[in-house]
Amino acid sequence: MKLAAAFTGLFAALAVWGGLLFLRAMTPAPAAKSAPVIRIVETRHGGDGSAMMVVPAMEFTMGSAETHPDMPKEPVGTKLIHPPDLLLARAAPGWNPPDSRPRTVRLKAFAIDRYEVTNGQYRLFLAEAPQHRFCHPDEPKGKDHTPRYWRDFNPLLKDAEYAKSAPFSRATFASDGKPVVGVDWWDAYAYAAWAGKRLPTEAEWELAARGVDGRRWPWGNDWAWGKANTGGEKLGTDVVTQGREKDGFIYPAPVGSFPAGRSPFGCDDMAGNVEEWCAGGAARGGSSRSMPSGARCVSRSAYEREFRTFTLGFRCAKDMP
Ligand SMILES: [Ca+2]
Repeated sequence: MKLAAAFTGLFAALAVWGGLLFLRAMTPAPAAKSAPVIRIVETRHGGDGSAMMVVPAMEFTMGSAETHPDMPKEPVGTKLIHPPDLLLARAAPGWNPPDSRPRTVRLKAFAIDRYEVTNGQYRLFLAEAPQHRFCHPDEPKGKDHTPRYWRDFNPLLKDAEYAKSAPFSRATFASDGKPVVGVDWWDAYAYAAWAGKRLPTEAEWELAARGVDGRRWPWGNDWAWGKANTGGEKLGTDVVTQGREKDGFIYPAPVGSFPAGRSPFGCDDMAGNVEEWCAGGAARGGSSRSMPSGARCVSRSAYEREFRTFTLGFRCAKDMP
């Protein structure tokens, strides 16, 4: 009898336990905030004939609270460590600008160029647009929209250490398929207006670059050489690759050279290649000379609007109905 009672008790306990499990299974899970489905939609708008990617109206978290997640555990000194770790560590002090704190932003629908504006496109602008018809009203008087590296080279730049590793010449920067560089914010503004577009806001740029899941780079959270044209690969202790670039380009690459690094909305080269002017005057995404950490989707630099350099270009955006 005692054995039977024990079994009865055990069965009763199992039944209660099973019932609890069942109830638990039936209890609805807390409603998950459903992420918007991202569809890659290409369209064409504007006078420069460029492919544009459509980004529907949506909310996303802009910025990042992340603090150098890839800092190596070992102190960085003369010790030989894995190059990407070294690069990220060296870049750590500038990891997050103060105004990159995470915040929720809601945007209207817009389209953004799939590629950075090329020299070929910019040539059309210079040839077709009566100078200064599309310029910002505050543009300095007498400005010339010709990109800096189409016509002259600063002797100091020519003799710089990095210019010795590859020709710092017109051919390097002015071919049709490469992104236009050496343009200031006023140039970018005027080009966009001529094309029937505008410069993207930083929020638009960042949403197009990273989508809604807060990723570090356009393709995801893990760094990979070969998914972007960045720099810094030849730093001192990198004995294996000394003297060459892992991504194959010291300066800007032809746009679209890194399809594996495409963004969730289908935009190319949003990490590296050339840094891109945005509407407010800051530039986003790093360049061919940025560390991997400096080519993250939240990376930004603030420049004076007259600033021009061989790592700085732009892409355009446009409102969508
Ligand atoms: Ca870029």
